[in-house]
Amino acid sequence: MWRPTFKILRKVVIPSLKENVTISKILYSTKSRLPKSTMKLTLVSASVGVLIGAGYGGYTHYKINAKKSLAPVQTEEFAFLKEAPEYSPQYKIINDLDNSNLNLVLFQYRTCPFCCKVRAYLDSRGISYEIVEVDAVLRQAIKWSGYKKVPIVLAKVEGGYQQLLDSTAIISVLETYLQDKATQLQDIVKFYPTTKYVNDDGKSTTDIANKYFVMHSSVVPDERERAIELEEREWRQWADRVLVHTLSPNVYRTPGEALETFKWFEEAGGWRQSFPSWECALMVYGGAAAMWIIAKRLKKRHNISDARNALYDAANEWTTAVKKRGRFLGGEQPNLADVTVYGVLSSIEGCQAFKDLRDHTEIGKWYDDIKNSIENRMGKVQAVHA
Ligand SMILES: N[C@@H](CCC(=O)N[C@@H](CS)C(=O)NCC(=O)O)C(=O)O
Repeated sequence: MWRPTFKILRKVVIPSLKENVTISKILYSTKSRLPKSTMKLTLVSASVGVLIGAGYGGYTHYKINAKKSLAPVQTEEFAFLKEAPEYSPQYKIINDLDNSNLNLVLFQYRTCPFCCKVRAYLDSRGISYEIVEVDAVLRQAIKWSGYKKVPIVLAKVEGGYQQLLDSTAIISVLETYLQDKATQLQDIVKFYPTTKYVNDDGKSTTDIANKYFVMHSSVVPDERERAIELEEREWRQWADRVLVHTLSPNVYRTPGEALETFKWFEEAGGWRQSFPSWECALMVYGGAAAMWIIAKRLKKRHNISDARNALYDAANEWTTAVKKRGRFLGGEQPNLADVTVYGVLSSIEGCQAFKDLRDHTEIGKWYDDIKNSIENRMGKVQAVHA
């Protein structure tokens, strides 16, 4: 039923899906106040709306770029597995108050900013989940998946296991589910198709459509709510496109800082408990050397002249926006942007760069507040002994 839609999407819609404003207009204009039982119908009409509305933008984009690239575009959904892959979790987060009916496993590197972001989200929603720590060298624990990055969330659902990829998409899919648990994850993921294409620079690229959008099933947000959602989305994008790129040039700024960072990763990630010592040594010393070199390239690529100043500027930009809204960007309660920015920053909490950030900006108060808020909701950590 969904396939033909996605076949057409890959031809014309996907290039225009980066236009948030267009999409938000299209999505909202196709929704009406409907009873929950008509959720399916709403989802279908929303996707038809996306298709028609975005089609024009996509066609225009396609026409303009037709000469530049004729490489085929491939669109697919997150994989659904009939059988459980083999995995052994190291930890479980158990929250007695969890009423989400979700059964999740998070495959992660403990200190990866994208994984920290997903954990911050799951904890903020009081969800129980299992954690599989992936070794960064061999990545054995995610060999079962076609995806070579973390985080990956595997959700046990009716008839099998739904794979969720990309920190931002994982959060949007789960948040959409939590807002109306009547719709199953395997149906929600159809709103987030993955597109693989070769970009204008000839690089193979992957995009997940709508990944900053939380879908509404029945209630149409009014104008004020739409403005709030738009701001939340923009800051989630900012975290992925600006904030995250300031981290590596800072935590791997010098060989000494890079080594200190990796030693903290080893400790925080419990590497010694999970991996053999030769692999820990390889990850710490090899990783520090490699990342010190790579960070220089990343600094150039993202036009960063002074790493610390770029980090402080980002923090100041964020705190200025928060101050306009109250304690958090979401006001009295954190919203998804607060959780995202916190998650990303928490990945460097043990590094010198983070201490300097607290000393040179006003981010500390907001950071402590959101950390407390999330930790108060989080379940208990239980180590799983093999
Ligand atoms: N856009 C992705 C990025 C994920 C990502 O780049 N993860 C890194 C770790 S921080 C990774 O797995 N890189 C591949 C590797 O380490 O082999 C997301 O938001 O989840």
